[in-house]
Amino acid sequence: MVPLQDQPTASKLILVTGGGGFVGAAVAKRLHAEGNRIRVIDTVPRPSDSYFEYIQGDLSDPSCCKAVMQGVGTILHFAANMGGMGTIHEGNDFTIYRDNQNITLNVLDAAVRNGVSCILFASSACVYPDHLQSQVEKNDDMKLSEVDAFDSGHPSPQGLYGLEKLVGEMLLQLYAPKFSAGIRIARLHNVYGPGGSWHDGREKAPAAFARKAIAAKKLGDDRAVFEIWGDGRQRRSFIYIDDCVEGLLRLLRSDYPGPVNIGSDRSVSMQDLAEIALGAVGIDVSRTTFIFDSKKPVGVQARNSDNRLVKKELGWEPQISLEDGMRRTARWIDEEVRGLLDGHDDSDGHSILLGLQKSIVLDLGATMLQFG
Ligand code: GKE
Repeated sequence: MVPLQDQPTASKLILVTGGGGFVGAAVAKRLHAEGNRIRVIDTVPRPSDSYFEYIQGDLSDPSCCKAVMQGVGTILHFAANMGGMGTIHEGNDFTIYRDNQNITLNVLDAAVRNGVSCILFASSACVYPDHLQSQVEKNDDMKLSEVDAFDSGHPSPQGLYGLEKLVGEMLLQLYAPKFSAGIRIARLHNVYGPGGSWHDGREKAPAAFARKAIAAKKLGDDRAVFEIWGDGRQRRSFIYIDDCVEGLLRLLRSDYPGPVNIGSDRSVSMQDLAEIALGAVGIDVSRTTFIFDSKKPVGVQARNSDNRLVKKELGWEPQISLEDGMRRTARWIDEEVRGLLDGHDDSDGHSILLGLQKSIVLDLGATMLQFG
């Protein structure tokens, strides 16, 4: 495997769209640490720990795309309006589709006009058909392989979020000949770890569960209460951020176009995940009361990643166990909670912890929490 900086694609600048977000920021930091020249574009303000060129701008504006594309050799395209099931449920579908389709079309247009040599697109496991992920019993360990996206001849991705990702893949494949060093398509399964959303309504289950467990621990009641959306039988696999970054860079350094799964092939139920989260903070599961909220969005019933192709093409597989990854995530969120509690008196602190433990009513995009 030729190191990225020795490859023709990296002779010029590497643009990371969405590089102020979770996966994008982790990839940008890793590439920068390896000596690559990085430019990040994101709508969020520059994070304090980013030491490379950072532009705060909106890629749904074509002139912004054109400006950030100057001198770029390689693009890693992560920018998207996305999040966990609290975000991508059908209530937000059209906004999400419109936002993300605009961004991807603008980025692709500007990339082709500026002679960018390579583009990696962060697609999603949400491209896979609902009917392959609909029953826990049938799909108990259903591993989705890349060809399943067009199972039974027609795509039926998860909502408009999944449809936009599938359209993005097909746009890249259509334009592949315009990129001298080719395209790369990664289908990310549920990614978690320090640095991800954990309480702004965009969080996915791992961070949400770690947050709930930590709040329960800090509340110190002798019996913890833990809320799970749905019936707890839904199954998912979860990939730790460091494993995800490694998989993405192997894909970028390879000459394999994808699509390829970047995910874990160990599926667990949400009840299992809750117990792992509680164990990560030392709460006795036998003394925990679980509350199941059937009104919350649950998405597919069962999803897992078939990693045979990614192992064959990239020699990659996840290294960090879910238990270890959840301990690291819980440690990070615990620090974040301490920051949130700083300066609040006990009663305020108690209401903050109760809010973090149960579902939190949030104004998406705002930083203030209103507690439900
Ligand atoms: N977010 C969240 N918060 N999910 C919960 C909670 C909670 O407090 N309690 C239970 N769940 C359940 C959800 O109802 C769902 O059934 C399961 O956990 C996983 O939800 P998730 O982590 O929010 O997101 P999904 O895996 O369903 O979907 C995500 O898949 C990724 C790719 O695999 C998408 O939201 C995207 O983030 C992404 O495409």
